[in-house]
Amino acid sequence: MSNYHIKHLEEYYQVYRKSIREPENFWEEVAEEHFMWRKKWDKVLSWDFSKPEVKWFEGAELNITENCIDRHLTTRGNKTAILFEPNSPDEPAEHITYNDLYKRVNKFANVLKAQGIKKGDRVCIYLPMIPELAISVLACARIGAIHSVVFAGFSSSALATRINDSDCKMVITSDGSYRGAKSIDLKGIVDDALEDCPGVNSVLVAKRINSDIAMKEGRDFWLQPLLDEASGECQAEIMKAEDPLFILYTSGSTGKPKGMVHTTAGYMVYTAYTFKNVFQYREEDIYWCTADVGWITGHSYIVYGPLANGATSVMFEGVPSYPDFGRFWEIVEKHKVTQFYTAPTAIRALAKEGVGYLDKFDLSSVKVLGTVGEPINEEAWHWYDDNVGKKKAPIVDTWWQTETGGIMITPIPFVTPTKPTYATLPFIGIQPALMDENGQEIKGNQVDGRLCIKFPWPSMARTIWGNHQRYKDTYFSAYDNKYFTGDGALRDEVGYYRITGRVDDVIIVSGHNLGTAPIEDAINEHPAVSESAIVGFPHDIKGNALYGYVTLKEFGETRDHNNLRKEINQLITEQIGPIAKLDKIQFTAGLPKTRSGKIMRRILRKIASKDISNLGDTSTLLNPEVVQDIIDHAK
Ligand code: 6R9
Repeated sequence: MSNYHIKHLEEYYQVYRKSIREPENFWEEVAEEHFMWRKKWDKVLSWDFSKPEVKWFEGAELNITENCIDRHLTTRGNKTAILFEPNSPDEPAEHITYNDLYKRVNKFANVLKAQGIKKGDRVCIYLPMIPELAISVLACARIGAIHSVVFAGFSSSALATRINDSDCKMVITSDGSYRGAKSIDLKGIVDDALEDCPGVNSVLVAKRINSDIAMKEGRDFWLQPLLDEASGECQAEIMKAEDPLFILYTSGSTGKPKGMVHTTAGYMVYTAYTFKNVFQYREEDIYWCTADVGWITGHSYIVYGPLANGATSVMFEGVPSYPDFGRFWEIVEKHKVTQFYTAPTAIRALAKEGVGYLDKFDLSSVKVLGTVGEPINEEAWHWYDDNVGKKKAPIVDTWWQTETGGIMITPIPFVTPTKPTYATLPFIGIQPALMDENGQEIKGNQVDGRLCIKFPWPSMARTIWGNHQRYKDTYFSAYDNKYFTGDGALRDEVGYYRITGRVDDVIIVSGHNLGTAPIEDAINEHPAVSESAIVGFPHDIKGNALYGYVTLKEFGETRDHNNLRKEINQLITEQIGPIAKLDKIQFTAGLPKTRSGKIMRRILRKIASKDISNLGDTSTLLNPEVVQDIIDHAK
């Protein structure tokens, strides 16, 4: 029996139970049947969460691009692998077949080699959502170079931090990018970043907007002429199962971004298996995930998961509002999209514009809808269900993280009955646990607690680049022998999970994880600022927005420092990127602190959310008087 495609609820429970009782047998069967190995493993799993150390398919050898491309050539060579939809609806879509993809990835891989990139080297990719992004990711994987994709909305200083943290030798970028009606000078951002990156020897530049940019002699190379000269055959580097495949940075609650390291075999097996089941993918489907490849969702569910299944994956360069708010639906109709996977923040933004934009288009091709990135509120869930899915396309609310590599808690469409705002049941092989404040597991249903995972799964991150201790401290120290997710969750009467949000200082704004510490650091660099604290508050479209409490060195008479507000947001934009800008800034005479000097964010969060009825006991504060003052002048 093949466990690869689950078709009804009974089968889900059956396969789930097997995956828990005999995890090694279960994953071995999946790995045996569906992938191309150069050498099979000696051992399916070894693990020790106390170190932490996890190894899947040890001893196996493979190359993930042979699984994502080569093995499809005989049966699907002329099938579209990547369907590129440009920013402008007037520019034709591009159908990149598996044959084309093979040639383009191999050429790119040869260019990397000619530039001196070898197995294990780190390559930073800073590109917009154009085919070169997916192709360069795969080209790195072809030769065993470790890709580190940095979302092309990050600022030069955020880019430099990430390049230096993992010692990237090369940056792949473009002359610029289109975003709706705007174009952005990406190469200029890279040039700024590289002022502080002595380890980068070469920059490959794809042409996208035909802008006139500066090219640094000996360092910068136009990509196309190099590709034109390169051979279309590049032997795949044979990788060990646990060789790193990529690094992807995610924000922590403190300190610099964490370079999560994902390895080869387990990541491939799990992303492929989840893709097939969570989207109930069939050979003739046209699957579209609207995420950016700069985030984990794009890595796992635009590139690797779909291609490992021989699927057609739509890659959209633009934004949902350009040329108008009907763009997503126009694309769905145009390409007859069957699975549509997006974020709650996009759904809320589109819902606000009304159904007029939807009604113009035929969305009857859609079979499955998905959401990811943050909790989806009930209203948005119903809007999506009623207007996009017409109550016929099940919504998969997929909970997972950069660290988990693949989808962890989710309905399986047509299999798991859905429930608005609930991610429902653990995926096959996933063992969640809810923990109380004393470190005990909370058993039974109708309970809530902190969400942990008790047993390894194949696509979990193995470490933080260059800092294994931090990996251990962040994820494996809060609870004994468990992976701690940083999220809170509740389990209802039938065992369905609902994710209630972060329990740490990470704030999710429009689906982007933002750590409070780096934003506060940026603000504190302003010469007039003495201290700051950032909290999230509910926002209709973004889910959360940022509220900053800022104390000034000289407070002065007036609280209306509009120029200062602009300068603070400018600093944040420069150091992190526009996504981290504050919606509200309140200048205050002081911040509420405990006697040990810790800022009481709980109180600040409540004030920002206009929920001041129950602030709890403030008498133990070092400076209780500032609380009333902050309330009186809240924004
Ligand atoms: C894939 C991705 C991870 C954090 C995660 C959680 C939140 C993601 C969610 C969700 C509620 C969902 N999150 N999916 N919350 N329901 N379906 O988003 O990875 O960018 O690392 O974010 O996002 O808080 O811990 P990443």
